[in-house]
Amino acid sequence: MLASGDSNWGITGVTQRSDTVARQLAPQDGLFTVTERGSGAAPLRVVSSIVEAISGRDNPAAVVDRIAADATKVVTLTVTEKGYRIDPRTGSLNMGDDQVQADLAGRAPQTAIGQIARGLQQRARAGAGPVTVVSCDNLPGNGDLTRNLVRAFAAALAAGEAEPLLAWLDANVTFPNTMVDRMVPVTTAGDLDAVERELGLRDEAAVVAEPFMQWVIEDNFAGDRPRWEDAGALFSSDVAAWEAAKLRLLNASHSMLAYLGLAAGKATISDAVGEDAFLTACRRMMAEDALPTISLPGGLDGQKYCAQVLSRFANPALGHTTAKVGSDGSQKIGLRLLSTVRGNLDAGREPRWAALAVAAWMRHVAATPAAELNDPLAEELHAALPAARDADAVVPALLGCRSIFDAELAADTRFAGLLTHWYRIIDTHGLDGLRKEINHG
Ligand code: CS2
Repeated sequence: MLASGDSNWGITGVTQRSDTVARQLAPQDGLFTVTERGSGAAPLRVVSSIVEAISGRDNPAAVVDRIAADATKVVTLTVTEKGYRIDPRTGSLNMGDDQVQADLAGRAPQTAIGQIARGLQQRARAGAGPVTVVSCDNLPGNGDLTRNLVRAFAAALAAGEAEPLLAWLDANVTFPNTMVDRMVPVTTAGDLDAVERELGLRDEAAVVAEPFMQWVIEDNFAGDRPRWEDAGALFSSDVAAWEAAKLRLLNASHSMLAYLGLAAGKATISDAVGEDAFLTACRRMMAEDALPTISLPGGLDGQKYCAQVLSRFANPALGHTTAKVGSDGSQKIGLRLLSTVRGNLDAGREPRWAALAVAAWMRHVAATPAAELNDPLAEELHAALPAARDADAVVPALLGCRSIFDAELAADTRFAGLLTHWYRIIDTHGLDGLRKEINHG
C-alpha cells in the first residue's frame, strides 16, 4: 500500500504471515536490505520506503483502515497465484472458499480480495478520493482479474451494500495490468548470516534477488502515483504481450526445470538447467511450442529474450530451489503451460515440449506424498490418484481434475498420448531415458 505526502511516498507493508511482521520488519522500523547475487550484482542496499508494517492476519482492521485512508493513493498486491482464490472453473472469485464466505459474512477480512474490497467499501463510505489497485503477480491480465474479483466480492454483499459499492468502484478505482519480473528466492538462514557479515547488523527481513529486474505497467491510475519510471519501470499500453511472453516463456521454462529437476534429484534451478537435456527441452519448448502462440511486445527479440532467460536460470549464486519453483503447481501450470498446449493443438501442432513439462508435474504429484506436496490442491490431487502410479493410471486420473484441465483438453487424445509417453519415460527410465528421448528429439 502506498500513501503520498506531497510526493514523499511511504509504504505501509502488509504481510499475511504474522511472524514476518512481529519478528522481522517492525523491530527494524521497516528497514530491510536487498542483496543481489550473480554477474553484475549491485552492492547491498538498505531499503527505507516501508514506514509501517502490518500483519494482515493479526490486524486485518488496520489493513482495511489504511486502504480507506485518503492519503493512500496506490494499493499494490503480491500474494502469489493462490492468494486470489480464483475458481478455476469460472475464472472468478471462488465463492465455495470458506475464507471468502467468512469475509463476506462480515468478519474482519482475512483474504487479500476481502481486505481490498472491505477497505474500498470503507473508503467509499468515508468519501475518500480515487485510488489505484496494482496487482504484481504472475497472472495474465492481473489488473483486470483483480478488478473482476473485487467486483465479484462486492456483488455478493447484501443488496443494500452491493450496488453503491459497485458504482463507487467503477467511478473511483482503476486496476492497471502489470508484468513484474525478478527472481527472488526464499531467504535462507545462510543468507541472513551472509548479510550480517557484510552489513555488520542482523537483518531478519533481508531479501536476496538476481540483478535483473523489469516492471511493465499499464498507465491507468485513478490518482497520484510515484514516478516509478525514474527507477526503470516501463509504462506501456501493451502489457498483455509482456505478460504472455513472461508467463509462457520464462515461467513455463521455470516450471519445466523445477519438475524435471525434482525428478532428477536436482536441488536448484541452476543445477537443473546445467543438465544439457533439460536445457535443450527448455529451448525447444520456448522456440517450438510457446513462441508460435504469442505476439511479442514491440521491440522484444524473442530469441534474445529466451537466451537471456536461460542465462538467468543458470545463475549459480542465486540458489533458487526446484522445490520452491515447483510449489503450487496446480495454480501455475494452467497459466504457464496449458495456454501454450491449447494454442498448438488448436493450430494442429503437437505441443511436444510443453507436454513434457506437464507430464513432469504429474510425475511430481504422483511421486510426492500428499502431506509433502506443497500445493493448495494437494488433497484433491491425491484423492484423484489411483493406487497404481504408472503412466496409464496417473495421466487419465490427473486429466480428470477439472480444477486444472477442462473437459475438452482432457479428451484430446494427442495431448493425452504425449503426456503418457513422457510420463512413462520419466517413471520407467529416469534421467537416462529423458536424455535419450530429448536428445533423440
Ligand atoms: C517462479 C516465479 O516460483 C515461481 O513460480 O517461476 O516466482 C519467478 O521466479 C518470477 O516470476 C520471476 O519473475
